[in-house]
Amino acid sequence: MSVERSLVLAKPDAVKKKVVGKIIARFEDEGFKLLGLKKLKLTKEQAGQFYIVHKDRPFYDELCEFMSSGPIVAMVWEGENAIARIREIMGATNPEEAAEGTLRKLYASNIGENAVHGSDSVESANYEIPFFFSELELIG
Ligand code: DAT
Ligand code: MG
Repeated sequence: MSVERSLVLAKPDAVKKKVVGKIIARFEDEGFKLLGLKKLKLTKEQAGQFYIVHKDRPFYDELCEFMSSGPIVAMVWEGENAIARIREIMGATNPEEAAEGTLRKLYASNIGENAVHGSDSVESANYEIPFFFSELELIG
């Protein structure tokens, strides 16, 4: 067990549906500590840089269009095993496969517009957190 940080995004669909508060409340209820929080709108180019690992996937263009289609809320959450636990709370990428009670089961529309992002490894978090936050903006 180790204390980890995860970069979480409430995606444009979650902001439009006004469920950002419910997403934040869920992570608070699960005992995580909120270190950073901001609302912003990515350009398509910035979305492409954030999701650069997927550049050769067939859904990359659609993903970048969607992620730049409206404002998002970026957060950093900290806690024991935060990366795996947050992935579990989010549920499967495709909401049709997501377990009952997970954020994607509750709030996602489809596999593309799936409400939340969470870092999938320490390596990903180390790329994703500085993408949105400087160390000075992360307050424990
Ligand atoms: P996750 O977000 O669960 O880590 P991923 O890293 O495989 O999933 O993909 C990143 C995002 O890309 C995902 O949240 C939504 C979109 N995506 C993935 N697979 C897709 C598909 N088959 N069709 C459309 N969008 C997809
Ligand atoms: Mg991923």
